[in-house]
Amino acid sequence: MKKSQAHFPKIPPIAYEGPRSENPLSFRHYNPAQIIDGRSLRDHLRFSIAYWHSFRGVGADPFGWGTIVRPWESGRDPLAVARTRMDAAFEFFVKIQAPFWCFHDRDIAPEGRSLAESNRNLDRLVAHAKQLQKATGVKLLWGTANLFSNPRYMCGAATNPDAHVFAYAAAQVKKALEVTKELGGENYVFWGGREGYETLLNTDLKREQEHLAAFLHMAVDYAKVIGFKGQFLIEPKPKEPTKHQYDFDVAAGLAFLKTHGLDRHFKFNIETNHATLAGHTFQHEIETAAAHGMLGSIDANTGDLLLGWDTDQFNTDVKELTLAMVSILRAGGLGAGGFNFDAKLRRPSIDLEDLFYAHIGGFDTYALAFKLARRILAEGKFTQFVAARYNSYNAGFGRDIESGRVGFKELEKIALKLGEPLSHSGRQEYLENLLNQYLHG
Ligand code: XUL
Ligand code: CO
Repeated sequence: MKKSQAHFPKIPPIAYEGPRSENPLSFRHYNPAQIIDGRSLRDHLRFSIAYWHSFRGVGADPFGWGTIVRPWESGRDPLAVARTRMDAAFEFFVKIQAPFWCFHDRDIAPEGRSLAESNRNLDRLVAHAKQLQKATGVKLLWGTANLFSNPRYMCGAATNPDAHVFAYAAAQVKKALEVTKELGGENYVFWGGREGYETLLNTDLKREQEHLAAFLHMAVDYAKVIGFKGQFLIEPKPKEPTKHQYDFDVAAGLAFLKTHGLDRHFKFNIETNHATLAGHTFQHEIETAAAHGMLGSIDANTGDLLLGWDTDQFNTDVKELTLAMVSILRAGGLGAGGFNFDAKLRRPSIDLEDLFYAHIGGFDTYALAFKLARRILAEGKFTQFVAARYNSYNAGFGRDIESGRVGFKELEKIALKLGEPLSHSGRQEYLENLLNQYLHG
C-alpha cells in the first residue's frame, strides 16, 4: 500500500454509481465528471472540505470531552502529528473527490510559545500543504485566521478594548494572508469569531465597530502590498460565541461595509446555520447578498431548529437546498466561491466511515438540488409567475414610479381617478404544490 493511501485502508475512493445504487459508499447524484453546459459538475459545485471540523474536531461538547479518536493523532512531536494528519486529510479529499479545502491557520499547525514560533510552525505545514496540493490537484478555496480560540482573544480580536490584542490579531492575519496567497487560495474569509460583546455595561459599541472597520481596511491594503488577488469574504453570524456578534446577518454586514467604504472589497460567505440562528432562512440570506451583487461563497451545513444553537450538521434537506440553489443560480452562481462543508460529525459518529457517509450525503443533496434548481429555472414557471405579479410596473405610471418620473402629487391624481385597486391572489398554496411536483414528482 502506498504511504499516501495508508490512512483509510478499508475505504475505496467514492465513485458515482447513480440514483439506484444501494452502495452506501457511493454517490447517487454527484457525478463530478458529468458535463453540464460545457462545465463539469465538479467545477459547477466547487465542493470543499473544512479542515477544522473534519480533521480537528473530536466530538467534544460543553458537557463532555472528545469521543472521536483518529489513528493518526498519536506521537510526541506535535509538528510530526500535524504533518501526518495533513497526509490523512489529503487522502480523504482525494477519496471523496473534493476539489477544494479550507483551513484556519491554527488548524494546520500548532500554536508556538511566541508569535514567531507559531509563524515558523505554520511555514513548515504550509510547505507540506503545497506539496500535497501539487501531488493531488486539490486546491485552496479559502484561508482564514483563528482569532477566537486563544484566551488572548476572549474579549475579541479587532474589537478588543486593548490595542495590544488588536496588534497581535493584525500580525496573525498578515501572516494568514501571506500563506493563503502562497497556497493559491481563491478567497480569504473573516468570520467575526468574538467580534461582538457579552454586555453593553463594559462596551463602547461604536468604537469597537470602527476598530473592526480599520482592521478590515488594513487587510485590504496589505493584500495589495503582497499582490493577493483573492476575494475577501465576510461570514455573518448573529451570536455564539458572544451574546451579540457585530456581523449579525447579511443586512447588518451590508450596512457595516457600506458605512465604512468596504463594500467594494468584500462579498459574503453565507452559512446555513448562521442564517437560521439570525431568524432567517438560508435562501433569505442568499437573496439579500445577491440583491447587492455580493454573494461570494457558501458554508454548507444546517442547524437543528429545535435546539437553536450552532450544531453545524451535514445538510440533507432537499427542499431547503433546492430553494437555495434556485437563488444562487439566478444570481449567476458563486464565481470564485464554492460550497465549503463547514459541518461536523455528531458526537457518537466516531468511525472513519462516518466521515465518508456525512460528506456523501452532503455532496449528493447539493448535487440533486443543483439539478432540480436548473430544471425549475429552465421551465421558468416560478419566474414567469413572479414577473407577471409586477406587470403593472412595466408601463404607464408604474414605469414612471420605477424611473422616478412621478411623485405624490401626480400619484394622488391617478388614485383619485382610478378609485379602489383590484385585489390579486398571491397564490402561495398553488406555488407550494408546484414546488412539490419538482421535489417529489
Ligand atoms: C463558526 C464558523 C467558522 C467560520 C470560519 O461558526 O462558521 O468555522 O466558517 O472561521
Ligand atoms: Co462557517
